[in-house]
Amino acid sequence: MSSRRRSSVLRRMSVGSEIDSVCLEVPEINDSVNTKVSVSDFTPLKVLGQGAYGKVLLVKNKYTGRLFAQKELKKASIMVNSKTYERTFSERTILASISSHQNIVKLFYALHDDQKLYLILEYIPGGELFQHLAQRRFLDEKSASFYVAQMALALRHLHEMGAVYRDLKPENCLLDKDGYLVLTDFGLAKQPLDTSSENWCNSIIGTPEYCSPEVVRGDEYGVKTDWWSLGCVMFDLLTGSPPFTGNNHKTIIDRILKQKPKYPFYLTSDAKDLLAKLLNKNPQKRLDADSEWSKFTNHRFFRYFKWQDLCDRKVPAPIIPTITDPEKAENFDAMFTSQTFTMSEAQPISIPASSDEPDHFKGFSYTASDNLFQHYLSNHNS
Ligand code: ISQ
Repeated sequence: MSSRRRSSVLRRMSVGSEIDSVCLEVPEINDSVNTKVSVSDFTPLKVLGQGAYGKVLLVKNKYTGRLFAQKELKKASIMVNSKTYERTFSERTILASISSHQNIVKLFYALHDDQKLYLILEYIPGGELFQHLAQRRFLDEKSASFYVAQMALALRHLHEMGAVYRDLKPENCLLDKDGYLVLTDFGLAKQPLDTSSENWCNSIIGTPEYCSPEVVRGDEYGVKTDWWSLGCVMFDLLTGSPPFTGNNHKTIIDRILKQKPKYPFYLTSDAKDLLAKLLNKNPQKRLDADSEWSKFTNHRFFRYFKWQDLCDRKVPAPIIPTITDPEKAENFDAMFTSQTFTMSEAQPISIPASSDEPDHFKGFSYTASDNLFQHYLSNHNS
């Protein structure tokens, strides 16, 4: 069994998201007329994970039978902390603005009632990439390149949309039914206030192991921080742990700032070369895969496949998750999936937010476009 230290994305996810009316007019698949959607339309089947602010549930639409992941956030917990409040908006805003990318989780609805916010997301049934890796410690270069490439495609798309992910880490990578990678958890992603400036955010949040030097220093940072994190996750995939580790945050941060990464002898020169380009402590000198996309994609580390084939899902995935029945959520931690629901959880009664209270969550409501639903229907469960 591997010594990999893995904590579930779902266990320590930073929750975020929302809605501003309980019932929304939405175009439902197969429906010729608009249908009102509310939280009570979704039957909870399993707990997929738990975070500080709420849970992620596998839910089933009572009318269409479709499965979704429902991320819940308690309004009270969100309101205690202005950062959490911002992140909550951020996740909803970013996910809503990404209409469709195969490596980014899709948001279908954002809803709320008096107590909670709910993000109704695409259900990714294959579980965490790193849960699968726990059984094999580290990956060969060909397999690692398959996942690194898809993370890069997702990051590039986000950057093109004007967002920085800021929180790339293994726990945020799930596998879909074909074994392709999907990025989740956009609670820490940030949209620029001023898209004309390259660097615009400056706060340290998240697990330090995958954080760039500029982020841990509290300097301004931009999209290049994500390319550093990609280097850290790539290192982790290839060796079994991130490049800068330690028993406490201070040690880790110290090493991120000062230590040269130590490359194990078994890494190929191609892997070491790309890692060195991504793990440059100086963001100015670091490979900018956005502006140097062809230099990045043509790197020999990615010689095992054609990028177009990857986008067309023609490259065989190294790990195909076993899914006998998507409703069983068998690729998620039994510590969560074995939990049972209380009556009120199993049959939730959604009480609309009181009109007397200040509406801090106004503008949270969201319904995906018809196209997104159609696409999802033709490719997924139910
Ligand atoms: C989608 N499917 C399964 C689990 C998830 C966890 C968080 C966000 C989206 C998810």
